[in-house]
Amino acid sequence: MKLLEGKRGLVFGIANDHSLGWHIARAAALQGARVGLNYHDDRLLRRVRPLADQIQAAFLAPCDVADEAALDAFFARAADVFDGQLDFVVHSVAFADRADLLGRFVDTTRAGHALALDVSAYSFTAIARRAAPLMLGGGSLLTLTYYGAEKAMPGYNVMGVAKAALEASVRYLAADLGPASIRVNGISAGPIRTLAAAGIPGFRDMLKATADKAPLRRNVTGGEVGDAAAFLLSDLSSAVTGEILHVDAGYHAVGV
Ligand code: NAD
Ligand code: 0WE
Repeated sequence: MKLLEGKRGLVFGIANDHSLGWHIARAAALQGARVGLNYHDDRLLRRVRPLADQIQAAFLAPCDVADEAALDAFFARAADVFDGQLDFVVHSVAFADRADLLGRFVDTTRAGHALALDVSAYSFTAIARRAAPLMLGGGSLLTLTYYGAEKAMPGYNVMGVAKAALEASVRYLAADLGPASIRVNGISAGPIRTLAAAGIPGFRDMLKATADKAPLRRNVTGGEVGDAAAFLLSDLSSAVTGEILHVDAGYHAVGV
């Protein structure tokens, strides 16, 4: 019996075949789930459509998570395709102005702070509010976070503040939605070379430093994030909510 047989879910945040959202969508589909996907803008459709086809996605529709009307339209489509029923949603979206990841955190502008928090943190709550009414038999909401929420990591800057807000949102959403048997969790993934990591100066060195310090003495793969996600989306984790699961080769557990 597959882990997610018969379940219906949504995955937000696939840009290409390196995306953590892609690894999660693929793991979910392999475990028997039917998934609907978004694409952020038309530029990405060319890359995302073949991936949607590969897992026989239930639908693929545009959605900018910073746009309330776009979210409404996306969830209307999901409700239509899935007969008003949803079992899980994955939020794998983050964005900050590139300039804010290059300079000093202290120089973050009001606009840069607002953008990072809106796209990377508030969007999870906006999605949860729309998903919950469709999760009639309970459900699982999952987001992706990073250790920069807990410790000041060089260059992560305003994204760290956004991830701290996102992790707190996981706990408040878990408290609100728990009575409806909707679980809310996060995966704190170790660094992985994706589009969001491309062009971050020194990312190579960071990968090496992380692997050297992590108890498992290596970095994590997208496939491992997908596997952990399959657990959190499935009934195997039926008593787990409000949790941030580190999928980071143990990096968070050690000091020097
Ligand atoms: P990615 O670039 O493949 O995914 C980020 C996605 O966010 C893209 O698909 C992008 O289109 C989407 N996005 C950005 N703004 C959007 C908007 N306004 N509306 C809709 N979609 C929007 O990179 P990734 O590394 O797979 O990132 C996915 C998640 O994983 C992010 O939350 C990221 O913070 C988190 N994460 C990544 C790493 C890493 O090292 N790669 C580590 C820990 C956590
Ligand atoms: O969450 C992230 C990356 C998020 C991200 C990346 C970009 C790059 C391009 C958000 N916004 C943008 N905006 C852009 O214009 N990660 C966990 C990956 C990441 O990013 C870092 C990291 C790690 C790890 C930035 C600095 C230091 C470490």
